[in-house]
Amino acid sequence: MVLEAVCVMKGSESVSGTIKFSQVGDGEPCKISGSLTGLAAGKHGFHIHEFGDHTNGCTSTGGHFNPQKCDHGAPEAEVRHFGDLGNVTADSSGVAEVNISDKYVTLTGINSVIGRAVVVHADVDDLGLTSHPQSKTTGNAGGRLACGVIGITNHR
Ligand SMILES: [Cu+2]
Ligand SMILES: [Zn+2]
Repeated sequence: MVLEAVCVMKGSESVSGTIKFSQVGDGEPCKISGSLTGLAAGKHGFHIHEFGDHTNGCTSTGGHFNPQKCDHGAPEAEVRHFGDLGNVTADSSGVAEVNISDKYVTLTGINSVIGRAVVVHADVDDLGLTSHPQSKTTGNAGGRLACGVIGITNHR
């Protein structure tokens, strides 16, 4: 059974987009694809945050989804937050195409990301590799430009 989810992202800035999640089953990688518009050209931190809560805008989504209480890291790292998807890169027209296959993001079980949030940030995620005090917690990726809640869909 293929599991499908979608996240419609909006924010206080002009940034928006739609991100789709697809997973063929438990223990399989999750495909995450879509596009974002309205970004400044360049890299922007892109994460799954803990809470699907918009009560106070993207602030209410909490920190990075981190069920194993690890340090922040690169998507390729073994030790990282489950929500650490690295950076997306916007072109000169402000569009970032997202095309990720991730080993820790899942739509099944207790660590499912359904009901959690996707956030895109103003700045580059340093992937936990710098001496900045926030490097090991947020990647120092700056403000939250847009976010959305990951919900179940039947779209392919
Ligand atoms: Cu984030
Ligand atoms: Zn993180």
